[in-house]
Amino acid sequence: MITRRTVLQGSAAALAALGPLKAFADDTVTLPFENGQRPVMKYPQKRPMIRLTARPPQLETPFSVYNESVITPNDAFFVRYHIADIPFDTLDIDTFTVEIKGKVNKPLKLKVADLKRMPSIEIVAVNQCSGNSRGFSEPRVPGGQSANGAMGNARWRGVALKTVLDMAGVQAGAKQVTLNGLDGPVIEPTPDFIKALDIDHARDGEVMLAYQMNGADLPILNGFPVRLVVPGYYGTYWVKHLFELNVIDNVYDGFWMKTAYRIPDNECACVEPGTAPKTTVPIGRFNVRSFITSVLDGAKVKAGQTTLKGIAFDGGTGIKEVAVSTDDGKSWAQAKLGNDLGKYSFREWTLPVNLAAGAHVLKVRATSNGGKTQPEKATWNPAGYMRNVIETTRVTAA
Ligand SMILES: Nc1nc2c(c(=O)[nH]1)N[C@H]1C(S)=C(S)[C@@H](COP(=O)(O)O)O[C@H]1N2
Ligand SMILES: [Mo]
Repeated sequence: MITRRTVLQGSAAALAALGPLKAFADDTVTLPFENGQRPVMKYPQKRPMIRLTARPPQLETPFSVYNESVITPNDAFFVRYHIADIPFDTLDIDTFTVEIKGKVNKPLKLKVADLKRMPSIEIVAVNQCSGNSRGFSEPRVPGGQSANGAMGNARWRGVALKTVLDMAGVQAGAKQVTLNGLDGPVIEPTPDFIKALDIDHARDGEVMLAYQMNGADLPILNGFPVRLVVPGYYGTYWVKHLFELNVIDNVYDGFWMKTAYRIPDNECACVEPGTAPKTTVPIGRFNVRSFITSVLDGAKVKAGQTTLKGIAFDGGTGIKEVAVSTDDGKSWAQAKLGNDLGKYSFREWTLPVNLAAGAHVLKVRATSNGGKTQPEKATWNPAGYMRNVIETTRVTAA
């Protein structure tokens, strides 16, 4: 899959970090739902990760990583692909070009070096798959059965898509820009992975052609050498190995916009479990979520004084407050928020608590600056998107 040719052709800097060239099984884990057994595999540039599928590679971040730091390390960042035909062996940072065409005055072909000469921006932002936590859907739904590890927070550097679009000169009447990654459906029935953003969104100055993640080249499996970063929006828009942008004067109707990645057209993006929505819209921004990271569900902890820690985030208004309950939601205490790395980042929180000997049901609930909070009961939709129920962590203190 990732061959020696990749290693020879890719950028020296990115590839120097490569570990063994083949994924190998280290261990297995069992995620807390039916059929949750997964191999833990080591891929190039990655530490051992929870593997959902081999072709295409889909890797989930072990949950303990989110307790290490509020920034997710590149080697532990989750990996999601739809199509198995990923031309890893053609990813050469010196020859890779990003083409901007369609309804523009001056079509462009930019190499990574050209992008690096343009003014850059940096944003700390969460990338989360729409189907993060899908494995917990009740009733179960088809799709990748992820636990809570299909999210990550990184410091992205690149060129604002606005800068590139202004350079190309978007023509009057432009409605959207389509985004095409190098992976394509040569032998599969799955349609080519092409996404689209409204032209005003694409020109908001934050949507970014990113070439760096946490100060290093993007890992191959996270979109090397250039990917789109769409702060606050679900990962489906964050097209990897982005090589073709087409400005169009209509609303793109390809499979990945018109059919897939759509949610019920209502406030909760939900329907009665087991039913189908009447009308749908393309998925957009994240809803608000929070997690306890310092203790895992089912853990045994030392009785007495301890500090709980975790993360919270939303789709770009920022976190206003995080409340924690140690008595199954009867009473709540305000956690202290950590450093503010920006409104698109994970926000760390901490709360000292006293856990008497015995069983405790811990809960965490975030409220965003936009005034949104998390539901007590999980919402449901047929694709298992946007789960954001108040998380419950059961521990026993002794
Ligand atoms: N080229 C390409 N880009 C893609 C995809 C893909 O299948 N092909 N999947 C998208 C989806 S659904 C998600 S959740 C994110 C995941 O980003 P990551 O693999 O860097 O974590 O990539 C997005 N970009
Ligand atoms: Mo995704």
